[in-house]
Amino acid sequence: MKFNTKTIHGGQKPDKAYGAVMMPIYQTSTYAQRSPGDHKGYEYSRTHNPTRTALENALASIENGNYGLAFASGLAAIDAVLKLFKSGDEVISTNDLYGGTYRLFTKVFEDFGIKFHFVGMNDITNVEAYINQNTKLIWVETPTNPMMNIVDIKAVAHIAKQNKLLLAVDNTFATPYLQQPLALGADIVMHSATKYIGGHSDLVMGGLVVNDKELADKLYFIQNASGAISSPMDSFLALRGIKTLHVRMQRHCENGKAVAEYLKTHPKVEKVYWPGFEDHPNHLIAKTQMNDFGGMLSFVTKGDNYEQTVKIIENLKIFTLAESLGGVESLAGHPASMTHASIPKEERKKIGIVDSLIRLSIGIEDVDDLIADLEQALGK
Ligand code: P1T
Repeated sequence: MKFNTKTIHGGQKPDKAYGAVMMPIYQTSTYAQRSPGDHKGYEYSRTHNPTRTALENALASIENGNYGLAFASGLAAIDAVLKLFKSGDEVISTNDLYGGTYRLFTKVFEDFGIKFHFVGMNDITNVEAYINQNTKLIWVETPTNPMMNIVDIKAVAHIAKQNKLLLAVDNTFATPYLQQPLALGADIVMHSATKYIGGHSDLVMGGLVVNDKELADKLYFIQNASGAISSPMDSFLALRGIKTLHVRMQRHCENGKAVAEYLKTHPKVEKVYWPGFEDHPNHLIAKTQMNDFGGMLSFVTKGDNYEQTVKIIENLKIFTLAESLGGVESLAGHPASMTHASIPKEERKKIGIVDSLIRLSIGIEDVDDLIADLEQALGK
């Protein structure tokens, strides 16, 4: 089955009870048992729920993996991955990543004795320098949030395999429409399904997909034991979102390209971060491992002036100033004060998150309106 068919049919069958074509919302916490332990496969909704099962199967299908797991948020999914490890273990992570992931690593799991090394992975030889006998996991975000750096997944997977480490890839920005990390050698794919998977800014959810049965069983155990599961209603919404993922992503990519090219020639713009440009440092890797370049981009204006940046953001009319990304509507964000405020300023500066950086999540509106909106906001 090809991807554009999988989004609609992958892992999904009409519901067994009445043949409903759309998986119903099984809004129940528990299930009747005929006799102790004699039930229809469902006992309690933290452990399993038919709507969540359908979503987990759909997630596995679109990522070309064997096992899917749905969580209450992207961070809950990452939290479950980190619970595979114990005090003394070490993790090597991309140094440019969602601020909340950085916060979870450094403010929660560091207190439990897990050590993190944040490394620039534009050059993946940097990774090898941090591997020792305690290293257990390489955590990669690509494209990174918000600097749009690209990590060569195949090359990192090679290093992970050689050293018997797990490789997890946060595929939130790319989605499986653009990039399928398991096929490139990753062990775990993670999603903030809040974003493109849901696609309509109406839910908060996380997802994991893996191929290995033993790893899947450990994660299912953690999912049930810790209990940060996605609700039946949110699972239903995400299932619905997945059905249009391919058409939405196609338009996100077209609009993203047009806006990136427009901004690049704007006299007030200093630099645009978008992996589709030939002068992007890892453009060739992006071209190889992704099918297109996505709908996310960041830019800085000339003079690196915070007040001017705030004015531009305030002047936008179609773009909404808001956290999050990946919905049908266009959003603008200010990483330094919003999504990445939990990263210390010195660390932010090192990776390019300056006070004039604006991040755009390009929606699927008419691109002429989006460019006109940027034109009037930048012009003022
Ligand atoms: O928000 P949540 O569903 O818990 O997902 C966390 C997360 C994980 N990984 C990436 C790459 C993300 O972008 C996010 C969430 N990001 C935002 C809310 C944001 O505006 O960047």
